[in-house]
Amino acid sequence: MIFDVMTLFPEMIENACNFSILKRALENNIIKVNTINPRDFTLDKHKKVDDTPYGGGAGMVLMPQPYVDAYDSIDKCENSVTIMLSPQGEPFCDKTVNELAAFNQIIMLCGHYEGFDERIREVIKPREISIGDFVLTGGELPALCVIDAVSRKIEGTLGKIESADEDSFADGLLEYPQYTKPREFRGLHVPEVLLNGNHKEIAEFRQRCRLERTRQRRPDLYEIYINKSKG
Ligand code: 4GM
Repeated sequence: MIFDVMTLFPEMIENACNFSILKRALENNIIKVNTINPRDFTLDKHKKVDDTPYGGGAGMVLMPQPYVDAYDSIDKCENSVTIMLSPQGEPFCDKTVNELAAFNQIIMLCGHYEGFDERIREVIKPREISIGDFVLTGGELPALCVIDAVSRKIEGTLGKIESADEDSFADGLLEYPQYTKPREFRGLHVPEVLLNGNHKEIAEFRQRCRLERTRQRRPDLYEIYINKSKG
């Protein structure tokens, strides 16, 4: 999987990928992360990437020329997808992650300030994605969320111990509570059932915990799960 990230702050992407599981995936050539800076494609001596909005209003708007030229400079493989990270996008969820993981190349446009000149969307026609109903100072953190979530789904990124199959959202329920040593911590005990070695009882206990936790915290997911198991 190749990630090409168009950003005015390439170090944000490069630095954040240099830890833990993503770092290992980069070293093992399971993923590759490139950055393209639209500022390098500006044509004026001040390297200007934004300007005031026509019609007035607060803030600045990203100009089309540096973004479209930067986009055109990217080598695109046959099976590639282009996404724009913005609060106006479709909600990002596990289903989106699986869809994106099926591509060989993901090109991402990160915005800043008040957003993109609309003609960037009209020319590039990206799939527009939002990681949640809030506004950030830039699209870099959402792009990193996409890199991280998609990389986890790619064969070879996670070790056997970190397997993605058993994760929340694989079946739409939240995780059960986990415990490790010691058996007692500040007067709090590990549930007895986890110590008795009865795998069937443990599995039932965990499933009950998942259902209860999902019902309490995410009634929206609980409804979907219950309706699905009703058929
Ligand atoms: C406006 C247009 C994404 C602002 C494009 C980006 C939140 C999200 C930005 C942009 C962002 C999100 C930058 N804020 N909810 N800010 O995924 O890239």
